[in-house]
Amino acid sequence: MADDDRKRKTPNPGDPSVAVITKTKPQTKRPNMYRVLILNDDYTPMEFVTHVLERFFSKDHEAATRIMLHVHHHGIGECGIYTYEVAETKVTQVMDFARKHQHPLQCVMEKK
Ligand code: TYC
Repeated sequence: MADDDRKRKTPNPGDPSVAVITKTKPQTKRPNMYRVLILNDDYTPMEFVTHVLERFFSKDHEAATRIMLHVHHHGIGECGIYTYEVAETKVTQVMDFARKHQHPLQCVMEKK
């Protein structure tokens, strides 16, 4: 072995006696996803809930009506599944919009 190789403090990758450990762990991680849900109440008009689903969750009129009726009959329903910050923004937008129109509509998020 050459003098400068023996004195080197860090392994020399060119040295065939040095094992190189190959990374097998994926470099990308899937983000945590959050379900955004709306809750039923006795006062918010059906048309308002349908409008919220069209406006903030990009549902067409038929899908929005279906989700609204599901919530009306079952008490709770899914508007969409998003990353944390997007879900949080949707909840805030819906709550602000409902409050502005003086409706008690509730919107929440939960980790999937
Ligand atoms: N239950 C309401 C009514 O009869 C309609 C409604 C549906 C309200 C869905 C909220 O998330 C909701 N006017």
